[in-house]
Amino acid sequence: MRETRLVAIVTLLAAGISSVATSFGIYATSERFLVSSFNRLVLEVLPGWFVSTFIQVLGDLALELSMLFSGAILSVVVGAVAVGGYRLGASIRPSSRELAGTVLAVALVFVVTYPVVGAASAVVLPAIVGGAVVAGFDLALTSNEPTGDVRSDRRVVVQAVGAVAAYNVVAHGLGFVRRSQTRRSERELQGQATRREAEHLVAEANDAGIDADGIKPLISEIGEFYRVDINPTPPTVDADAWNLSVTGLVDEELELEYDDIRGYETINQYKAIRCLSDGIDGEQLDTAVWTGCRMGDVLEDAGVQEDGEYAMVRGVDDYFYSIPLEDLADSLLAFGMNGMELPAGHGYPVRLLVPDRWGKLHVKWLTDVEIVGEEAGGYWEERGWNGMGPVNAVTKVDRINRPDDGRIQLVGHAYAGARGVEAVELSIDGGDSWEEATLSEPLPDPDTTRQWRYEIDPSADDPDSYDVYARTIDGEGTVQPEERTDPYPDGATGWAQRTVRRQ
Ligand SMILES: Nc1nc2c(c(=O)[nH]1)N[C@H]1C(S)=C(S)[C@@H](COP(=O)(O)O)O[C@H]1N2
Ligand SMILES: [Mo]
Repeated sequence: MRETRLVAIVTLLAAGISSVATSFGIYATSERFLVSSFNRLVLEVLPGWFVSTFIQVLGDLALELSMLFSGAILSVVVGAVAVGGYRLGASIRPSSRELAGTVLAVALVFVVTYPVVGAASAVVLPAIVGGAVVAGFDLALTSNEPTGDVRSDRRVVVQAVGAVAAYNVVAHGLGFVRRSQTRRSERELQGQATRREAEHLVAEANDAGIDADGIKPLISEIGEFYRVDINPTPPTVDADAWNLSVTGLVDEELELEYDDIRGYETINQYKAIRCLSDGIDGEQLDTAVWTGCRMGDVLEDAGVQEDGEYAMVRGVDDYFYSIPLEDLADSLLAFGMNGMELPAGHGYPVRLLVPDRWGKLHVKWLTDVEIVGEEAGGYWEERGWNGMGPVNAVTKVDRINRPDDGRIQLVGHAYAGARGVEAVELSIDGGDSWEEATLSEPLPDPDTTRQWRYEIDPSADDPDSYDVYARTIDGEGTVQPEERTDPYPDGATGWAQRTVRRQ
């Protein structure tokens, strides 16, 4: 090969990217996708405080970014190993350099990627593709040697890059199709009556909502509902093989199957989820209709002993929280969301929803409930976050509209945990005087958001801009505190604030 540094770099990238693309095409959403596993290792190596802040603040975006970052590093490493292996092989056996080079390149990529995934079958094809791309580049250039012309060399490289690009389009295309199929694998909830009721509740809530430009709907669609996961891809759980075990301080330990959960009395309820990392103007607050059974019914069957005070609750991803028993008894074991089966990203097959608590307690992909005598923290507590208490009240400004009539319309939504939102107050003079906004009808379950709408009718004596504040009064009459604090570590506080021009 008439090697220039540029050719070496192009070969390295082509091999690495194609190898990773192969893995993506085959395994898109599972842990066998090289980048998923590698990303998990990266997140383990990085300091906990950094990862937790990153994930909590950026949510889904953090996961996409970290996957991109991990994918880039992995592509370069795999490419370098493939090129290095090929050269080594070629130099060991110059007589059959292509064969020796390819074999060693494939073998080394295999050896390097195997420990990342831990499954030989998952790395065979990516390793072969990596080695083959290096060999392909080398062969193309060697066969071009008789022309001895740099310009035609260049053409050969461009052709090789074109072939690799076409391959990558196909492999990535396959991966994306798989990914969207898993996302679309949202299935209608079994049980017609229950599903109908859930769909009816969704429609009813949306009818009760305020109709204004840019206002957040009362019920978030599944694809719009925020997500916070400790892992880049949600674990894939087979409901037929899934079990929920109830152990510890109980009269009778239970091992419940999916059908057992479906056998309990089913209820539909509205509930909002808000992440502890949600800022005053953040977007980690959504409401849905959830379908499930009462955890209290399950606990009754198990018979909690007198010294049981807390439950250690775990998911398949080893995420865990210890939850006070009285909260647990009032919790929902949810298997449905907005009339669909609970989607993979939100905890399929079963998740917990704890009334009036921050999102972090609603353990997804639930597998274990162990009744214990003492509180034992949780996943985010080990990373410095606090606050098992009720969710802080929050008022969000969704949009400032300027209809043709000269008025200024502010719209938004508010949440105050199970206390419910009693009123939303607006001040346009920096907090001196307050007026009530118009609210959407309350949903039957108070642990949900309410939308609000407020109009300013500007007059000529008004200042050029209004210093606007918005705050919530909860169902107990408590006014949302003014003091602004960051989400970390106890959850954000403070009024929403906007400076609004008079025109
Ligand atoms: N098993 C498991 N449960 C989990 C999490 C997780 O990473 N793993 N994240 C928690 C956090 S921090 C929040 S805010 C909510 C988010 O739920 P959602 O993704 O359905 O919106 O799930 C909680 N339950
Ligand atoms: Mo969270």
